[in-house]
Amino acid sequence: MSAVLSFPTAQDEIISYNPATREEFGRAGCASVEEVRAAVQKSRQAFEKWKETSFKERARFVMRAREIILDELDEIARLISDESGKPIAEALSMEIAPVLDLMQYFARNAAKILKPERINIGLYATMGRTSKIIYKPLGTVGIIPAWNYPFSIPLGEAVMALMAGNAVIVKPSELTPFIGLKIGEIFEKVGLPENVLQVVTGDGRTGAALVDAGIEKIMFTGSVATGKKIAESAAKHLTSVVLELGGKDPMIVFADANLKLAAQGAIWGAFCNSGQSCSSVERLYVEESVAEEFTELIVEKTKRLNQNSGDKETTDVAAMSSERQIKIVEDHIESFRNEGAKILTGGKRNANLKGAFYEPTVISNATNEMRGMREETFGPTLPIATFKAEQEAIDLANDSDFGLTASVWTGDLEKGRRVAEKILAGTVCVNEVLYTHGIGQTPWGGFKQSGYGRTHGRHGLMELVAPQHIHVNRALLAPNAWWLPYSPLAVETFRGFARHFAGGSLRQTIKLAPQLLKRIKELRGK
Ligand code: TXE
Repeated sequence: MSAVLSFPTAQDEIISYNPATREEFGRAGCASVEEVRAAVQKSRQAFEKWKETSFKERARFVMRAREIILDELDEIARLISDESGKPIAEALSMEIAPVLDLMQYFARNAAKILKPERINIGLYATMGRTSKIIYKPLGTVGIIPAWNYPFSIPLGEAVMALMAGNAVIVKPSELTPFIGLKIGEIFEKVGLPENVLQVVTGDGRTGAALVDAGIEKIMFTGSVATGKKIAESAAKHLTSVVLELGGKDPMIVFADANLKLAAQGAIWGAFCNSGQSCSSVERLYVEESVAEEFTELIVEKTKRLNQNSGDKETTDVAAMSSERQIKIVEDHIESFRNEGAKILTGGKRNANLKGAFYEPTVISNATNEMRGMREETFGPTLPIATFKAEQEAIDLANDSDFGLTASVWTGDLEKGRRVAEKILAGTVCVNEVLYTHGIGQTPWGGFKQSGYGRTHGRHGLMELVAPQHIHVNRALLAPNAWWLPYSPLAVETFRGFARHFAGGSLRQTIKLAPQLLKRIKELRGK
């Protein structure tokens, strides 16, 4: 019996809070192991029919779901803001708009990306063989997202999985179950066949039960620790996993960058969603000669940010998602102080607001040895360090357990590209920051402890299908020279294969023809 099965199976309940007011937002069920198993059973049945639908039919459901989202735009934005704490502006710009774009892109392009592919099989083709790849759906895809992008991440992944012909089970974060349930409601409204997409609310135990149910794929977004547990548990069933884990993303600012733009970029990259993005700027390295001027710009702009509850349209920085998250930030700031860094602005909770609000915080004199420069903070903090030379900046950026994204800011685009290619991260932007998760066409995922596998783009879609190789021999007259039984003539022919055929040259291979014919004649006689 595996460890996860020993979790309590009794029906339980999770309580969701509005982090800006600390008031209860609502209660949702916490699905038991049995309930998860029942959902998987229903999912398997639904998959049998869904996998037979055409891309056109699947696209119709997705495009109708887009329409529902557009009809309920403000209501959904408000739900996202209230349950996760983020500003309404970001619910629209960072969750709803990008996922609507992803939906139209995959609805219109999945068929093209997954169309059967003819493979060039070299000299085997001269023997009358053909090969093609078809892409088959996997079965049930389990999506286990975090609370930081509770709408766009699970919805985007669900749309891709559905377009590929899979059935989907979403287990939303226990901090944001109602946003997850909204995704289920949208697909119910468009009449998606029953159980093709299910939303099962619950906490880590429910997630663990889903992983232990032996489904075909897990798409996980969350912490490194949980990601490792999931990989371990999934391995027991050989369930393949995509892990989108944390980041400690560096931003390098060279002296020749447009400093005003870079400062604005840094502030958005570090403080949007209260710094709770896996691709947030968590370490800033600025060239020493402009460090003072640049840091002043950052501090001045940070002080002007408006912190308030997310429901107000003028709010720049809102509440953090939970008390637990704010405590991690406090702990990192405390260690920055103790290790000799300087807090230039912020560095404390916002005493004027009652919820989980931490002031946007700028830190100077940071070094890579400090704990706050090594562990993921996931909060509104911007620690700044300096460098003198290009190679030093690259080394500092790469000196991390993580490798999700990075950005390089410079007026010299050639230098930007050169430095970008030397940084070990899944995405590196030049004069841009954080936002490429919003481009559904481009792959998303990390190196090192940031996880493996990709979501989004062609590479992300390929995670949700299994390539099947169909090989056909059209030459039906002769046996293959490599079949049984063997003989001295066979061995001599195979030497010829090794010397000539395996070199890939038709001219060389023709030399083999007389011997090959003899060998085939030999086999025909058997
Ligand atoms: O994530 P968890 P948490 C980082 C960030 C944050 C830390 C912890 O540093 O402070 O992770 O966040 C489900 N089997 N990121 O605790 O625990 C859980 O119910 C299966 C980075 O919220 O990893 C939720 O749905 N599922 C990150 C999801 O996993 C399990 C985003 C994430 O929870 C499970 C969020 C189990 N054993 C946090 N245990 C990013 N990359 O963006 C929990 N879950």
